Amino acid sequence: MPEMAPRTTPGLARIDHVGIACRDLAEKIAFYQDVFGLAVVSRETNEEQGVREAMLQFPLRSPEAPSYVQLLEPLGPDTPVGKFLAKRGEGLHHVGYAVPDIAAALASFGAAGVRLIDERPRHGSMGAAIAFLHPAGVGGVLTELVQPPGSSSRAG
Ligand code: MC0
Repeated sequence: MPEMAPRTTPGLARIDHVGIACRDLAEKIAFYQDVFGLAVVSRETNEEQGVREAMLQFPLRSPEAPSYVQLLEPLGPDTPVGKFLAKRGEGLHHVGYAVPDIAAALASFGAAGVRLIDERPRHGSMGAAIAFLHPAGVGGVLTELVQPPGSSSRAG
């Protein structure tokens, strides 16, 4: 049995995706498709976040609670992923967790003293509302909150 902490505030629901920084998106997509058997379900360019990205899904997936590998190529060197690649090279960039209400989650985590990068939700992949928590406040892990489309909070 997992240990269950009693909660009165909104928490993380599940892992939505892991974001992986790469220099050549097409090359990494081919690797994840051909070697690992994942399938691309979305490709987008997000100018605000400075990335070109692809979401890949697993063959054994849960339609109610999907999870993805997100491959991220920077649009330039002076972007979050561009700077990350220059400093650390290719690899795990962030973990994205699904939350049922992103505004409530931001309020709750901010009140708990977690350092927020985004005070309000922004536009993310596949119509989701997203917001980042600073890695310095989460043990060195850049953490993304994801509210899938069709729920109440809106990105702005
Ligand atoms: C930087 N740092 C990281 C990190 N990026 N630590 C863990 N994981 C990462 N991904 C650390 C650096 O090593 C450094 O630590 C400190 O943070 C400051 O780094 P910096 O290179 O000086 O960069 P900053 O401060 O200008 O920016 C870092 C920050 C930024 C995390 C605030 O990258 C940011 O705002 N990220 C959120 C947006 C983002 O990543 N967008 C791309 C994915 P030391 O110890 O040396 O001080 S967009 C996305 O994924 C969307 C499309 C979606 O999912 O739908």
